[in-house]
Amino acid sequence: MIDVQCYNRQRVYGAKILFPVIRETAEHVLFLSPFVKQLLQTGIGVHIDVTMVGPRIMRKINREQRGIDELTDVLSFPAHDMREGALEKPLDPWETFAPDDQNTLYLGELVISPDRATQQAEALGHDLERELMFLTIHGVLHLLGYDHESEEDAMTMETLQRQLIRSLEEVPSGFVALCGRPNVGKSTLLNQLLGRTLSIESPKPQTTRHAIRGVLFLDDAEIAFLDMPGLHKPNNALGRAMMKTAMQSIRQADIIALIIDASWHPYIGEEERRVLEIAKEDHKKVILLINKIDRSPKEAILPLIALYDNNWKPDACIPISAKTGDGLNLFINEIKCLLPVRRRMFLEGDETDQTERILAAELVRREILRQTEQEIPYGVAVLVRSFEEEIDESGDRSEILIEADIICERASHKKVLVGRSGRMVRSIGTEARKAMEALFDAPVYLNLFVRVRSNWQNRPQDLGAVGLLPSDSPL
Ligand SMILES: Nc1nc2c(ncn2[C@@H]2O[C@H](COP(=O)(O)OP(=O)(O)OP(=O)(O)O)[C@@H](O)[C@H]2O)c(=O)[nH]1
Ligand SMILES: [Mg+2]
Repeated sequence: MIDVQCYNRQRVYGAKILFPVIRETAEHVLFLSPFVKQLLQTGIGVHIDVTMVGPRIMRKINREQRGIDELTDVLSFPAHDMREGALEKPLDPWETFAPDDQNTLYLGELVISPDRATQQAEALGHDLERELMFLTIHGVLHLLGYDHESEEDAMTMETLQRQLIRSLEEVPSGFVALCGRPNVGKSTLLNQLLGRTLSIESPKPQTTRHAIRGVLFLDDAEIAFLDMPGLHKPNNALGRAMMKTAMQSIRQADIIALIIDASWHPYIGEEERRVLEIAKEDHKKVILLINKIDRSPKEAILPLIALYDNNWKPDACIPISAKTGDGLNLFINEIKCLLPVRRRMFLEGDETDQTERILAAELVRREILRQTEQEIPYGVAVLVRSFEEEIDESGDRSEILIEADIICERASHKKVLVGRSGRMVRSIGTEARKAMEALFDAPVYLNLFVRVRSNWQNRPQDLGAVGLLPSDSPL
């Protein structure tokens, strides 16, 4: 929970004018902070106090706390040492939480002068509400460890302030789940929409194993796409975890984009039916995407559309090619019409939940999918054990050192994965490294180890270790 407590210690401006705008703005800024999001996901709330004071008191606080004998607009008193949205050092439990509330982190206090805000609003030619929004954003950013001491820091803070002001406008904004059976092209579509590789794609089914978020920031909309494992009947713990992940993403979405293959016979399968039932139960919008039209005759598409339209009446049916990008503008325009209009939910830069560490593991797995056959890729997981960056004098990344384990089911699989004189693992490493260098824009040194861990796909602790157990919290 995000708790913003407002106190009024002056008499000129009423709480009814001041509190709603300050509270809503502060809540919004905290909600968008990746640090706060992470806390909320682990069940920890945050709390800040905001106090309005008259000009005399404001000047006194400014004099006593900063040695500046002048009236100022906003003062911030952070409770923790933070730098650019992250804690400088891990939290000590006794200093972190209020004694009566172990689940809430106190972030500090803002003091605001409504008199000074009014003067500034008049000078700048906008209303008091806008000025209060700006001051609250500025103050909360200070609590989160942003400042304007150096020119570089000031630029970072200004950019964030501009983005945050923009994010207060209401636009079509929300989550779109890309769902469907394995191999229909969900990951290819996500990558095409975002213009970069966030999710590995391959001709082999059941490539994607976890949920992947990619946010498209547009001037007039914000669309968070969710890629997920393909819907299938699971036959082990890994499969069940994958299906749980997929269902969580579907339940979280505002719009369900159900993807089918243009080459399929006109028949609604069990997986598709299940998704459409959930959409109906939860009153979600549905867009049917008929993918891979680049390789199917146009006549094949119409019976598919007619079948779904007659039986389930989706909000839209759009033929697309995730590969060539055909039809994607139509898809985006349709999403804009169907999404609720509300404040943005992400900050530019917070495009994905995929860390470079996860992407590195996935790029190794993609090579295994490409270079090995039969059951081997399905019995493999990749765990990045260390990911270290070297930084040069100018602060740029000069190289990345990565160590990863390829975990397989059997000794016979290990033999194939290592190959004669280590040829296979070297080839996997070379191709994965090239892809990482292109993606991370830095030289990469990659060390791969092949290890056997029989039956890992059925052991919850092993699934957890390779990041494949779905969490119970929303994405
Ligand atoms: N010709 C053609 N191929 C496509 C298109 N979209 C995806 N593919 C191919 O279909 C295969 C599967 O694509 P993915 O994006 O990995 O499919 P997915 O739905 O994410 O599959 P899972 O992760 O296994 O559930 C790949 O070989 C893609 O290149 C398309 O529009 N046209
Ligand atoms: Mg996929």
